[in-house]
Amino acid sequence: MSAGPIFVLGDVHGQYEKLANLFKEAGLMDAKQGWCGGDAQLWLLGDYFDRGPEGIACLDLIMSLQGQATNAGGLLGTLLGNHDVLLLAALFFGEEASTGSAGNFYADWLHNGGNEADLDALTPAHMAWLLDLPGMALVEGRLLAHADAQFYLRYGHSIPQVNRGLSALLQARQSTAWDGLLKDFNQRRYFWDPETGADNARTFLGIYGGKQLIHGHSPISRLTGQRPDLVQTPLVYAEGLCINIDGGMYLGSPGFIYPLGESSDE
Ligand SMILES: [Mn+2]
Repeated sequence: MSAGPIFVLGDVHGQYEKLANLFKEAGLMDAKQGWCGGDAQLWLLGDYFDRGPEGIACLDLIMSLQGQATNAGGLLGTLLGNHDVLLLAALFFGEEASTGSAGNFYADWLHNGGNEADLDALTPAHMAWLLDLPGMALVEGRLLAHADAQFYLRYGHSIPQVNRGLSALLQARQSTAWDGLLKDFNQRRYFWDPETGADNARTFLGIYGGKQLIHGHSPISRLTGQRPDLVQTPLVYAEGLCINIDGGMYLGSPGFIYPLGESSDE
């Protein structure tokens, strides 16, 4: 494990210009799109596609930096988001019936901001990369996951179990199982309720480990009522046990890369 600084970034949603700017501002990428973060770790929490214009360009940049980071002694870690599953489901299952809001996998994806240019440009290398994304990671005492949702428990009660369970589901390419996963990913705000949220977070962290959960999936402005373009800091909540880092880049936020310090209550 590298000893360098650790950064996390939430939902990118095809916002290539913002993504590249964030990497540069954080000192992780140079003007020639090379990794210059040395032994730093950067974790992206999923949802690379949809609701934005350039999902494939985002993916290409992330994949390129990933190899460079490893070569430099750093790490660019990536997790699975629901939109990454939605896009693959549109590709694999097309107009097969789903229980989603639009009734079939392709229409569900479009309904959720799917961008046909992304699907057209998707290569086997992109597909293999997406199918290999883990659902969760534990990094320096922080639990990282895409969604603020309980459903991960359905796939296992340890991080390796969840990741193996999700991987097996994705590899099997069985439409009803994928439909179930997409339905699971519609859950959100499991830790947000003022009455039950902190207890839910304590239980969740007790099972998987970590002193805090860091997640994306639910744009901060939707929870706080802030103007989306003004969201530039994470939302710490549930008695400090949860940190939402979904700035809502597709809603107008410039986004932010969040450095994980030693303290647990920024
Ligand atoms: Mn999401």
